[in-house]
Amino acid sequence: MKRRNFIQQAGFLGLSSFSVPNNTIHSGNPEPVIIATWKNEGATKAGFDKIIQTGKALDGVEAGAWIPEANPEETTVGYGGFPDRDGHVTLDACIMDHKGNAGSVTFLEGIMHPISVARAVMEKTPHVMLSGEGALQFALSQGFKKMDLLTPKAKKAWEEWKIKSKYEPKVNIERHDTIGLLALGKEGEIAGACSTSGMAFKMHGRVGDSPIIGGAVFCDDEVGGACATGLGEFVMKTLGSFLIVEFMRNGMSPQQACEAAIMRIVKRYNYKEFQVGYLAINKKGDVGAYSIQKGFNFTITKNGQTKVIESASYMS
Ligand code: SD4
Repeated sequence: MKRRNFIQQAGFLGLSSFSVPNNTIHSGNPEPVIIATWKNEGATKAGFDKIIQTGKALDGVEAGAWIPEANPEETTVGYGGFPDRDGHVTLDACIMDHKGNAGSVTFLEGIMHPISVARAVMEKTPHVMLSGEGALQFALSQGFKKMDLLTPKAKKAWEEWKIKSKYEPKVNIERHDTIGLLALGKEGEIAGACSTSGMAFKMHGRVGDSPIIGGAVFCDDEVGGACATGLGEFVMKTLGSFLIVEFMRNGMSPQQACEAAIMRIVKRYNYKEFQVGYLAINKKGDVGAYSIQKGFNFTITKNGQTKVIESASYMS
């Protein structure tokens, strides 16, 4: 039933040139392609253009993340992100290339593009992860500019939240959320990235899955890549993106691997109240997506064409 619905929707979206059993998109020979969690056309278009320009998947996922990071209306990523319960906008991001290099920042304040700081950690330090004040000092040393990321809109939402101060992670907030990106470059190489301001009104100091290599993002150029969105605690407890890549290594399609990783959560935890969504891509450019709850979607740009596609889900 769920799959039939999806196929109907795919037809509606004009995807007849793709073969689409559930969310699998067979794109044939590797050619540049970029996918992002949620409805993020601006991000995948910018990322795709970048790949066409430089050829590189890594440049594409970074350029894609820049779009929501700089958008003050986007309340879950970068500038304009909702703060923690103490009023601080704290950012998590990570990036991984096809050689297995990785960089990440956690609990970073005051920098609009955490994804680029994560890339600088990867390329210019011997480390993988920098956190908090140290991450900020490093960013400033690299020429990033400090700014106030708390917009009037986010401040107002925080002040309203403080009246009840109830922490309740919401499923599918506004249907555009943490951005996870995966891309195939001109050489067929794979890169991934993730950027977020995390759960709105989280505890001060809370870090989610988004800077965790293997949690929110994992790439292995022999196999493919995966990325995550949703309640990070459950992505971390199951190391979802790493798991998906390993499932693909053992022969699963991207779609099967995303489904199997969601089942790991569903079997073990009380999954009814929260959302996790996964995306995966293999070396052929086949794409998969699956989530616990209905309402997850993703964006793909390929051949210069961009589409938003509804993900299949465990819950109907
Ligand atoms: C987090 N995974 O901080 C992020 C939030 C998210 O869709 O992805 N929301 O847990």
